[in-house]
Amino acid sequence: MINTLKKIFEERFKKVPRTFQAPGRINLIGEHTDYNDGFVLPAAIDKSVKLLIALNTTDSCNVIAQDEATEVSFSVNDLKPSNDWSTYVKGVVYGFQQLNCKPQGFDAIFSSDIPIGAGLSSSAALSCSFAFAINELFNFGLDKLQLAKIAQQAEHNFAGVKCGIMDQYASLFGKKDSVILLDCRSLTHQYFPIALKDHTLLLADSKVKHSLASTAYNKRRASCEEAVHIIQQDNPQVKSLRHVDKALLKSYQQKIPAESYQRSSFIVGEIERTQQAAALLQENNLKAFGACMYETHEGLSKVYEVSCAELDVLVDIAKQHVVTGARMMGGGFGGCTINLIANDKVEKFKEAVMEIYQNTFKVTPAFYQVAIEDGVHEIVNA
Ligand code: GAF
Repeated sequence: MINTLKKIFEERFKKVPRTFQAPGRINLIGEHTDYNDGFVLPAAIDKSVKLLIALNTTDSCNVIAQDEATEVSFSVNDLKPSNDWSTYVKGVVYGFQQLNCKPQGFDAIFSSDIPIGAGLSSSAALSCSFAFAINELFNFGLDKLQLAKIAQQAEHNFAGVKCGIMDQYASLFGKKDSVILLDCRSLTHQYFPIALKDHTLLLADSKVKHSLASTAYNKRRASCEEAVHIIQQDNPQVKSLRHVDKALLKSYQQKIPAESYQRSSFIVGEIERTQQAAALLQENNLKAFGACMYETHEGLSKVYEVSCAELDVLVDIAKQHVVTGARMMGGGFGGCTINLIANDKVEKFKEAVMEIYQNTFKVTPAFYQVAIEDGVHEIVNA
């Protein structure tokens, strides 16, 4: 793949590029907790964006999306959101400018094997590949956390999704064979090696993405913020739902509008569950960890209401086939479920999914058995 990209790049731009790679991510547990300052447990995976890039000493950025066979050019002096993939690249350049770093023009080509719309953070990987590469090419000297924030802001300001920082953080800080326990309040993390013994992580892709997913995502975030705002009036130390426990939330049940109260109750529980689940995983208690995954799904489906019929069916099939743990993953309304499954159950589970899911929805699902890999890096001697 890289050789093909290199050939196209050199023919089109008549120079030799540098090569970077930024992965997508899975998240074991801790969903919708990142923008509430809670905990998440993601890891970078062996699916990534490959980016070849070189400076061009003009104001113009020329970027080829090889998978779509499209090229977009824009000036660093005229950055506006657009409705295509290039909005993430423009958003990243804009983010550098906001920090007083002034990228000039570049030529680039990228390709990705992260399925789009599957909840594996293909857009965060794209933004992170450019953020990392631009920082290297122009020697801006920003650290990975600053780059994660630039990529997150690109999503906010140029794609209109008020996401948390989990996806960008995982793409930048991922570590081979380790999960990242990220505290989204302090923005510090701890790695721990994941030893799944006789189990594996299998993603089941529903192959659906319901429209209005980003509107619903922003609405969930606004509901959480509304609850915080109300509690804050008597408790100025409360800055996010991370500072709220079940008892405090309950005492505001009459004051917080019902929908925001319901959403917040899921988040407060999920933040607690993620901490417990991380400890269970560290102790290698896969059975108890799996039970937490099912609880998370139940909450995401019934209380936070970000699941959909397709994801619920995938989790039901997992339950019936004694999968150790399963849940929808990521923002929701489509994409993948993540399944913690004993190796000897994989084939039977896949067969059951193929049959039941296809019959029910007339859509063929896909499976990805993912490995945990390093975060963004340059591929030297590509
Ligand atoms: C999406 C967002 F981009 C993340 O920030 C996170 O909130 C996730 O949904 C839900 O946990 O991937």
